[in-house]
Amino acid sequence: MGFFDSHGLNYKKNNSDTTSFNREDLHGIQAAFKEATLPTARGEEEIRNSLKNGLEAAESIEDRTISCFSRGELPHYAGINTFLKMPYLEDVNRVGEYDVAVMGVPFDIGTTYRSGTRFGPQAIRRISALYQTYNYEMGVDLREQLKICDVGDVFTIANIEKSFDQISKAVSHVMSQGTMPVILGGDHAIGYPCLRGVAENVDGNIGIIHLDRHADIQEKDMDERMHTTPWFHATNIKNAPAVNLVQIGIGGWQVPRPGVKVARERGTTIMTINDVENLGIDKIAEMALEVAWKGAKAVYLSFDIDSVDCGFVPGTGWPEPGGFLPREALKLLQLVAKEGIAAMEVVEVAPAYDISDTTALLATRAVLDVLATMVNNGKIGGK
Ligand SMILES: [Mn+2]
Repeated sequence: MGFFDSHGLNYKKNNSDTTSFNREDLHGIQAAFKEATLPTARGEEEIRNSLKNGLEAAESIEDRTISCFSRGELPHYAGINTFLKMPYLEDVNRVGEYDVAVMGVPFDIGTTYRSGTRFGPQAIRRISALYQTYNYEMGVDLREQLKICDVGDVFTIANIEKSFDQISKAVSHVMSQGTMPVILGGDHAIGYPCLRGVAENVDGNIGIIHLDRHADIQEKDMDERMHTTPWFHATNIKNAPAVNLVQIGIGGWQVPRPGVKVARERGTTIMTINDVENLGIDKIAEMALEVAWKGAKAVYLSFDIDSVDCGFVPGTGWPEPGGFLPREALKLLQLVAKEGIAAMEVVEVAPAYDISDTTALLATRAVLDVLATMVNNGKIGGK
């Protein structure tokens, strides 16, 4: 079967003569029909380019969409890894041609326990090759519906403050071109410079939705602006008031008391996993959106991978039991992305401690689920 032969509408529509329920009510069946409505043009163009640039396959290969050198999505285990095998944009002056720019921030000198998140972007890009651009349940094909590029990594150095300046400049450049930055960390110290780069391009206030086990809002840690401090400094930015900061999943034995004091005094909204259990994901999302968007023009999304129970995400710097289940975190991310996100970061992936790439894989999922939700809700696309 060729690559696009799956688009036929010969799916048997209803066999309710033989079942006691209406199959068409199932999301699983509706999703199969939605697939037939998605475009295929960019996938076909990718194959044409692969054949042009990578030579036609050897004569014994029957599927003539296969090229000799791998130049597109397939095979998933081959190729030079950008995020989701999207084009590498060497000339960042052209970033405005894209809806989304993925960028790595290989920075981990803000860690207060074990380091290694500087290799997070590499790990996320590598395992992102496992995924197609199509999602069955959401009925989205990101290759067809979004223009995504990978702009590579920010040039970070062994100095926290100078690296912050580099990060803010990079994020601000992408934002200023009307392109959504998707930032792959890096430790959570980058939350401040990323937000700073976003906020200066927002004409009005910006809210922050922050998923984490840790509050990350003390002023300093060990005398520096470490990964326990981003929201203290971010909410000092004039158009990023603390009352628009909602922090979800906080709890356990790694929340330093200095940060709790700041959160209390500044009036951030903290929701623990107990709150999530008591109120449910849908209600939590509704409340988070209300807080983040109140009087705001845009919302920034910060997903710390350690907000998920450490049994699922061993590859992180401060593992903590008792956080979200992956399914809960993904659902919450989808729900808060419905209203649109100006930029997002996924932080604290440390591949040296990862097992079978599960941590980096979840980071990839988070990005893709947010983008797909925004596509489905008309919040991005069209370039
Ligand atoms: Mn954390």
